[in-house]
Amino acid sequence: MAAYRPPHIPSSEITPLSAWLNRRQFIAAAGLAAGGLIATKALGAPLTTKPGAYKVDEKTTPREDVTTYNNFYEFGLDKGDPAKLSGDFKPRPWTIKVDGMVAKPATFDIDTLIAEFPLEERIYRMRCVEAWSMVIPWDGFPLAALLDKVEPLGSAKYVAFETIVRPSEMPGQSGLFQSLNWPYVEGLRLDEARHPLTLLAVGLYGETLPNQNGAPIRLVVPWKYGFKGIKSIVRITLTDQQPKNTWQITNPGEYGFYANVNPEVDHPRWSQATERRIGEGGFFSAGARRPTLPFNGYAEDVASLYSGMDLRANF
Ligand SMILES: Nc1nc2c(c(=O)[nH]1)N[C@H]1C(S)=C(S)[C@@H](COP(=O)(O)O)O[C@H]1N2
Ligand SMILES: [Mo]
Repeated sequence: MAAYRPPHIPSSEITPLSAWLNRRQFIAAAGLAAGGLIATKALGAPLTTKPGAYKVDEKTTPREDVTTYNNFYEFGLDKGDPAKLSGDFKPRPWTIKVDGMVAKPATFDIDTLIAEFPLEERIYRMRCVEAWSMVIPWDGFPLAALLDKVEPLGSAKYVAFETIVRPSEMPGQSGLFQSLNWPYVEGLRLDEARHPLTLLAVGLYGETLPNQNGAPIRLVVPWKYGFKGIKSIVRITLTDQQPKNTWQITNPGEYGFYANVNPEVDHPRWSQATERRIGEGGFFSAGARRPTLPFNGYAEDVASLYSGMDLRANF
C-alpha cells in the first residue's frame, strides 16, 4: 500500500475508510448507497438467555442507538447504512464451517448450536477505534465452547474468521465501487480466542441479532477495538500463522493485529485517550467524553495474556 497522507477533516467526524478514500470515490459510493433499497427494520425473535457472569455497572446504550449506529461496510460506509440497507439479508438457514488445524473439522448449523449451548446475557463495553463507545447487553456463548467441539491440534496457534460474501443481499459488496476486499477477515491468538470473555453473540437486548449488528452470529472481544468483532461469520479456521485482518490489510500503518484498547497508544490520526458514549449528551451534542480505560476496563481479566509484550509495538 502506497504512503497515504490523511486529509485535514476533524477526525472525530469521519470513519477511517471515508478519510482514507479520495473524496471523489467517496461521493460516488454515497450516491450508490442513496439510490439503493431502503429496508424496513425487522425485529428478531425473542431469545431465552440466562444472566451471565459478566456485567458492566454502567447505563446500557439505548437499543435504538445500538441498532442504528453501526459499522458494517458490506451494507455501506455510513453509520446509518447497515440499518437501512440490510433488510434483504437472510441470516437463516446458516452454517459455520470450522476447519484447519483441528482433529474434528465440522460444519455447524447455527440453530443447532444455539439449542446446544445455553445462551448467556453479558453486558459488555464496546469501544470503537474512532473513539466512540457503547454498553451492550449481548446474548451468546463462549467461542471456547465451539472450539472445544472441533478439538484444536497442539500445532494450532491462531484462529482466523471470515464473513459471508453475498453481493446479492449486501449492497456494499455489489456496487461499482468496492470499499474493502471481501470477505471481511479477522484473527485472534488461540489463547485470546479461548478466553472466557470472548463471545460469539447471536442476540442483543434479548432478541435475535438484528442484521445490522452481524446476524446471525458475530464475534465480541470486549477488551479490543470494535473492528475485531467480525460479523456474519461463515468460517473459522485454526492455523499456525498469524492471520491478517481487513483493516490491517487496508491500512497497515494504522491498524495492527492485536488492537487491544490502549489509551496510551494513539491512532496516527487521533487520540485514543477518551471516548464518546453513544446515546448520551443529546442529539446536537458531541456526547459525554470519558477517559478510555486500558483494555477497555478488562485489564484485570486479560492483561496477563500480554505480559512481557511491548504493547506499543504490538498495537
Ligand atoms: N463483516 C464485518 N464485520 C465488522 C465490520 C464490517 O464492516 N464488516 N465493522 C467492524 C467495526 S469497525 C465495528 S466498530 C463493529 C461495529 O459493530 P456494531 O455495528 O454492532 O456496533 O463491527 C465490526 N465488524
Ligand atoms: Mo470500528
